[in-house]
Amino acid sequence: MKFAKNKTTISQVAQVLSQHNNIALFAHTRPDGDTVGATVALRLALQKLGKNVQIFCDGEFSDKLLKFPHTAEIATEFFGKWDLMVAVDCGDLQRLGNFAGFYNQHSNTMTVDHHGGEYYSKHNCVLNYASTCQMVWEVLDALGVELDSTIATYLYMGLCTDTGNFANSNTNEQSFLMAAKMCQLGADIQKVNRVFFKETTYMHTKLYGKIMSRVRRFYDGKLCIVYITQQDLQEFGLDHTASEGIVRFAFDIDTAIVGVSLCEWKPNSFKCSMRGKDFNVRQICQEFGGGGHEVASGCLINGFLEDVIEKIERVVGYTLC
Ligand SMILES: [Mn+2]
Repeated sequence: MKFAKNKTTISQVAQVLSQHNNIALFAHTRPDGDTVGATVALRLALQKLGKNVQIFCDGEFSDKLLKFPHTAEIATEFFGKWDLMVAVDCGDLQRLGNFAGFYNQHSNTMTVDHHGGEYYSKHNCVLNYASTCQMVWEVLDALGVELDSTIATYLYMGLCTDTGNFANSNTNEQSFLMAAKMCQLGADIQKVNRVFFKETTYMHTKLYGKIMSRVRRFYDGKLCIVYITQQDLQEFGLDHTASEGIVRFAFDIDTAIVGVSLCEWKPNSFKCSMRGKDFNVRQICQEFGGGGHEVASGCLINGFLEDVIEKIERVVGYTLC
């Protein structure tokens, strides 16, 4: 362990940020609405304070994320010298992907995250919030930055996506209070909702039909699994980002306690997402070297599709039965 376990508060995060002028922000691999929303909002706000800020992300952006123009400003190659590095929405160092090395070598680092994983930075602000965007909102409040409709849109993006459009179990009074505030600031709520929760493409619709028709169930339907193979992706001309959100096709089945989606992103290598109803899926994903939240976690499992399904069936079965 490089750093002692020191807990950093929101106001200390604001203080550290205010003391530095060249700041590198890091979003996590397989970027989602929360990591992009939080880093972009933080960058735009810190730029208002005259700071030089760049966002780095080792990952590809989905078409949905790219419908929000500031996403394209996120660098995918590392450059520059930075006084401070901030990992945003990253539960562990591995979430930084190829940038983990640069980050870990730096002496002045700070985590702003809500996953409750390891402490890998000099300053660690890890809170049990529904989204990192909510933490960033409080940081910006502490900094006294005036928020505009663009910043509000990005903050709303993370709030909305990490709460599953205010439907997941992490949704609370604070989520709605923040939503009301973002609305007041002029956040484009309709666009966020349309892009993340309604819109799809013709090819995605065809792919979903195929996935849904072959969903597997185990243990009287308590475990349901959907999967996408490389062949499927080729057939519909899609990349692995097509797997985003498909876990709901398994998890939304009324009997399911655990829902799993598998996406073959490289031959015989599957990105796995798990959701649990009063069932700790983080523990299951940790068995496979992954992690996340108790109700939503992920991991990477190598092997042939049928072997991977069998492994999951076995590990989940230990806890389920
Ligand atoms: Mn998040």
